[in-house]
Amino acid sequence: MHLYTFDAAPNPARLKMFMDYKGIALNSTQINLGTAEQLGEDYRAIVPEATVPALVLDDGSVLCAVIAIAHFLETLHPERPLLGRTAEERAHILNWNHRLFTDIFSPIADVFRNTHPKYVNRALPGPADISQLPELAERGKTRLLSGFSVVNEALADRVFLAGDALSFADIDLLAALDFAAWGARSVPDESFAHLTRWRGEAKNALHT
Ligand SMILES: N[C@@H](CCC(=O)N[C@@H](CS)C(=O)NCC(=O)O)C(=O)O
Repeated sequence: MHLYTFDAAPNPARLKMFMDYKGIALNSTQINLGTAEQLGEDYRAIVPEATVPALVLDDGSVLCAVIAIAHFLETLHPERPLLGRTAEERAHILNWNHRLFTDIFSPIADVFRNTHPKYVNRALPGPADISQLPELAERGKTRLLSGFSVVNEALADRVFLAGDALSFADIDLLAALDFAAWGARSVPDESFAHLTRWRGEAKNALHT
């Protein structure tokens, strides 16, 4: 098994938090997104999607969706579970992971990739040329604020996003807030009281 990743990027970061919490160490290679190494022939021969992270399994097949990699690793390393102990817990965690990806991660990426000069003609990850759309950046800012409100309200009556225990949903939200700060220059202010309370507790739980 071999992991290709780039720790500074948001999707690798959420996988790294997941692995670190569970104490999983894998042979790995950093693919430097700063120098566009992911678009080079060598990497694309292994990962045609040209994205990180990517996990090459022992049979040579490749996983490049973080949620799939996390599932695979959780099955191999069930201790310190982050994807639920029961069918209900797992379903709620996955429900949040999907919502966070579509309603928070994607709007941040829309803001970042449709405004940053580095991503002219590269507005989506992957090898295809995709032009920037400034309207998507504007829409992303609005969607992001509404995403913050949704999680803030959800956190009013529970300790962690998917219930009483820290889960991969919390990790995804922590990674999204980090990404929002530098990628969309957006930090939820103290009026998002439940989100603020949760963030401190989730960080503590992640490091215990
Ligand atoms: N497909 C992955 C997301 C992978 C992804 O978008 N990774 C970004 C880094 S955060 C990437 O590789 N970008 C490459 C690029 O910008 O060319 C998932 O569904 O979890």
